[in-house]
Amino acid sequence: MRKNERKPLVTNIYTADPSAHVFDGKIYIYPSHDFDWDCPEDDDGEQYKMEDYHILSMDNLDSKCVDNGVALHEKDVPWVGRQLWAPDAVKVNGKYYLVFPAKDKDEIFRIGVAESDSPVGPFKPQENYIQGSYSIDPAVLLDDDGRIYCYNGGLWGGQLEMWQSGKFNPDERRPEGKDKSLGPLFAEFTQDMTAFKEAPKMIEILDENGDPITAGDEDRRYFEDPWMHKFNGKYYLSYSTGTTHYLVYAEGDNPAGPFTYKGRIMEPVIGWTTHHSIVQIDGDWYLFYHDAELSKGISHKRCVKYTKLTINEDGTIETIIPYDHEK
Ligand code: FUB
Repeated sequence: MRKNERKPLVTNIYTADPSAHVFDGKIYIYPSHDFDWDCPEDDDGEQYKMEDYHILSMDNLDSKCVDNGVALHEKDVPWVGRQLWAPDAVKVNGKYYLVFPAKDKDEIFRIGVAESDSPVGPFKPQENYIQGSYSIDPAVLLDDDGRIYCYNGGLWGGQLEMWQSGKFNPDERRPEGKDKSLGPLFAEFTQDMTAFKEAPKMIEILDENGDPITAGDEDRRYFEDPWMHKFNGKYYLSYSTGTTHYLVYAEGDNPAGPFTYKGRIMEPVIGWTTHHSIVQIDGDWYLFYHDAELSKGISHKRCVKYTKLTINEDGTIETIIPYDHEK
């Protein structure tokens, strides 16, 4: 095991939801910055009161992880009300784009974009959120043909259920039992990253028989935290199961799905949430994730970590047991 592996990458601030990328030969991690406060926790995520983003960087997996300071603050984004949650980033045509969710002034989660000439910011936000966007947890795939896809969505505090009618309805019933589960949203960005080409569509996740995963199948159904990686030409959608705290994955032939559930990537970590990214570095695959070890288990004070991921030749992923190295 490498010396930084499965350890908090920074300890000066609480960090979560790491989206890792290699840009120009260096590792950059785009996390949430957990607000250090004491508060009760609720299912709507009021405890996740993040106000800004700090980008982390590492020369390589063994080097010190650097906190590059404030890259974007909520007070600098005209449309934002509060709660800067899990972001991602993409490099397109030499520019770096931070793609982030936040509640607008009407308390509705939207996706925004901010631009910089540097991977660590500061990022200049667009005046308004991406029209047609809603819910949380954007993950961006720059595909091999140059098209840019956005995956996002989260249940409960992430508001995904509230859009089932096509309009925002905070009283919408949550799917349950044998109801078809909700999936993440899929949309394509324009090349200038200012708009979606079409309204987001919901991705289907199927079981081994080709039937949709049901809402009651909480070990496998989508909750939040989508990520997309490609392996041998196939698309792999990974996500968190929320209430059962697993990271799992599904395989597909098309970036918009459907995807077939394949298995578990990681068993539960300390803390309620689990959130990740998958990135290839120097030929090997790594999982970036968080837990609440640094705060001794306070679910909204998390720390980002990484560990090696084994992807077999057929694309299957070996399940990680997060603390087995401590035994
Ligand atoms: O960090 C706030 C929320 O917690 C994220 O949006 C979810 O994915 C969960 O990690």
